[in-house]
Amino acid sequence: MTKRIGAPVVPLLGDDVESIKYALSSHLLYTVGKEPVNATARDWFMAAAHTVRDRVTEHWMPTLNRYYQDDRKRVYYLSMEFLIGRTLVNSLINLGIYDNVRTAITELGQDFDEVAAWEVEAALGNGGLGRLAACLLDSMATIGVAGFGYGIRYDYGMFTQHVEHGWQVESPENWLRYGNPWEFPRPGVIYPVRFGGKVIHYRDALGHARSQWVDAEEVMAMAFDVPVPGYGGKVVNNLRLWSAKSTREFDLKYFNAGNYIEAVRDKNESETLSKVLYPSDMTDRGKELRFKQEYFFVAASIQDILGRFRKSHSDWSLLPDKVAIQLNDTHPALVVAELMRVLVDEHQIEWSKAGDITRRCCAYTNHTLLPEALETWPVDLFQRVLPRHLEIVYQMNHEFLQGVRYRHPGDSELLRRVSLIAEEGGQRVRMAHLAVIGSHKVNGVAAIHTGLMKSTIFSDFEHLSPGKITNKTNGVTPRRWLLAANPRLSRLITEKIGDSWITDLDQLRKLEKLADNKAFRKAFAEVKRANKDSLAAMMSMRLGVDVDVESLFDVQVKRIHEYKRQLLNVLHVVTRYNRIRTNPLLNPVPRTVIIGGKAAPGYHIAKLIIKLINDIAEVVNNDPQVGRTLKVVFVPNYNVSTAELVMPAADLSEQISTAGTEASGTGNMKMSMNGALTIGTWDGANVEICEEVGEENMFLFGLTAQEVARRRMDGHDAQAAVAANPELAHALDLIGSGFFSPDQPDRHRQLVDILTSGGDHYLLTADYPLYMAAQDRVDQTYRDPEDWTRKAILNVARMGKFSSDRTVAEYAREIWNAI
Ligand code: B1N
Repeated sequence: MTKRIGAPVVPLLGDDVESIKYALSSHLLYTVGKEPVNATARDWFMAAAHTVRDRVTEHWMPTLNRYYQDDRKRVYYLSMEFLIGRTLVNSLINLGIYDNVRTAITELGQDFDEVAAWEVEAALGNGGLGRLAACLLDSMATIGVAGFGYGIRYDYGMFTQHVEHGWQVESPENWLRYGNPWEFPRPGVIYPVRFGGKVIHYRDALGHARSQWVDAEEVMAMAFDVPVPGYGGKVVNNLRLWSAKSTREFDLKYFNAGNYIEAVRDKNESETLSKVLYPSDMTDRGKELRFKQEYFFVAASIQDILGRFRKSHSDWSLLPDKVAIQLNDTHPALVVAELMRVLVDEHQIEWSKAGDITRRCCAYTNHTLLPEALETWPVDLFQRVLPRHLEIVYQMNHEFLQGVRYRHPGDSELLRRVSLIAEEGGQRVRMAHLAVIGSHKVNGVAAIHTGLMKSTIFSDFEHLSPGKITNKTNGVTPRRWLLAANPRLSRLITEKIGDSWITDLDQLRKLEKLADNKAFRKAFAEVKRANKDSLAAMMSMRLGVDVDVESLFDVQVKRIHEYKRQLLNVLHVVTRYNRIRTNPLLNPVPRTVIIGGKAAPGYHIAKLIIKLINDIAEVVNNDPQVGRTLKVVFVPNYNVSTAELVMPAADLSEQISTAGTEASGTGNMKMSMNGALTIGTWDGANVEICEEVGEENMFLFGLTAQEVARRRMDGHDAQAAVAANPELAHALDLIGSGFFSPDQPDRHRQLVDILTSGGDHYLLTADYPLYMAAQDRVDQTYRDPEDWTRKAILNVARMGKFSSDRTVAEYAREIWNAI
């Protein structure tokens, strides 16, 4: 009998409750090595994970075989970050076996939720950029794109945040301590990655000038594969994460030579490459280890990608028809130089042809306009670590500038601006420019962001290559962020409109007409209330804060950054507090202000903002005059799992970045999708959320991006703005004078100074009056629960656009040519 490639080699595993109970018990015994009498909930989690993994795996190999047989164009998504979160529940849902597994675990005497809670989340990312990568993987598998993720298997992912005396304290998260049941180590898939050395130039037998990179140190990259099941479970794609291994391990002579201790020391040093995720988004430029991490995963991924291509093809000019490489920000931009190097130096492809192939394969996504986040690397570092790549960058730059000079003779300013090398303050390689000229498409992540890319940081490139910069508005996966995170709302929706929304989120439009149905509104409000109860229970248990679940849950969860303006939120809280204290007859709408987010460990101001929030919470929450009308809660260690609890419970979504600074935001989509109303600026995806849900169903306020630019040019007078607004002056005064920090009255002075004498770069004092007015509108609306719920329903109904399925489909059609 001939075995058909792609068909399961073993009979499909049973998905009925009895089969699953059998599998759970078997894994508990044979994989975990425990019996029910001495098994802990974590042991049961491991048994459950393996039971699910088996059922994922049986569709995984056939998927990969099918791609191979059909010679499908593969899409490679290269990202330094994949913020996956927990996997168990998501996989159960995508496989369609959630109910049966839940029943099976329950019948075996275990509490399913407790078992699932033992999973340590994979936090291989900082925030939005990493979580977007995870959402896109889910959508690629769901809509059937042959998408492969490539990243780094950090031993330590995002740190755990504790709050001690109101301050953030970081502790390392050893997420692999108990083993990662979702990964498959591939000791056989291992590639050398080189650093340092020098370049020699010579002529080959035909007299062609050649370059060779020699005398480099080597580290090995070993693959770990994580299956990524799409919804429906039929397509299971692959996420390949690289782990650094010393070459010494593979080279016995060092041990035989007798210098055992030295050999082991070196081994540890090379393995630091995949040790830890840099926990700061936006900064940390100039750190050699980070640069090496970037090259490490780029070099390994390119070898893997080209190796796979060469299994079926010998003609390099076919590469762009079979391979699309998406660069998630500039972190993998070394792909451009590495692909050139491999094609030219190792496969003797002619330079200009290699350039053409590289450009047609690569595309680059930009995620930020903030100047401090645009990566540049010092030329001397580049020279030391990647000497051949620097030569290639110079050569590419030379040819590129020649072309520009030809078209714009005499414009030396233009040449200076677009050069791959920045000359100001020491020579540096501009990674964004490398990514732009090495790609056939460059995209932003929301319409306003793409527009600003074209008019600001990449305006020269927009003129040189019109049409190259395009928009791909972000999305989020409705499987994790609605179906899994909000089972109550999902059930209600499915009851009313069926379940096709799960893979076709535009179907939610059918809920529009139910917004006017009183019974539906009641059911919808009950769901929100139950979700708020769940969050309140967590806050009471874990933080010891009791909140009024009737109060408006006002939520701002995201990384702590000055541009995201958590301080503006704080100014509203303090003003609200002052109004309550000075006016006993006020009868305010009760609010619970919930703030969560991590600060980069070296970002002093962000950490001080956390302390301020906690100082304010301490005072406000214990003021008898305030009672239940205002509570402030800082939720520690905001991560994917916390987000899954918070998003469904939010009434109000705070998206208040200075217009023009937040590229897109994705928390805004998650909260809206779960029936929160947005208070936000004209920034990022807020603008498009408004286009979809209608301005009357949101609370948008503040300066537009254009007005922000103008105000900064004209010079914003923060002191005058404060003087003109007594409530703002009062709030700043309380913070600055130590009202909330009596033990150290000048503790928060620095924050006040930034907003006053410091020039207020993010224009909080300019937007404050408009923000307060918007908050008043929020209160008014909340006083009419029917109106509020109606608006909340319309938010959910009109969120179809923000499914990452739509995002991926656009990339596939317009950038990858892979659908
Ligand atoms: O990427 C998200 C967007 O929704 C957010 O608006 C944007 O802020 C975020 C350096 C970054 N931009 N840049 C980063 C992350 C890590 C790092 O080392 C920069 N993250 C974003 C998804 O598009």
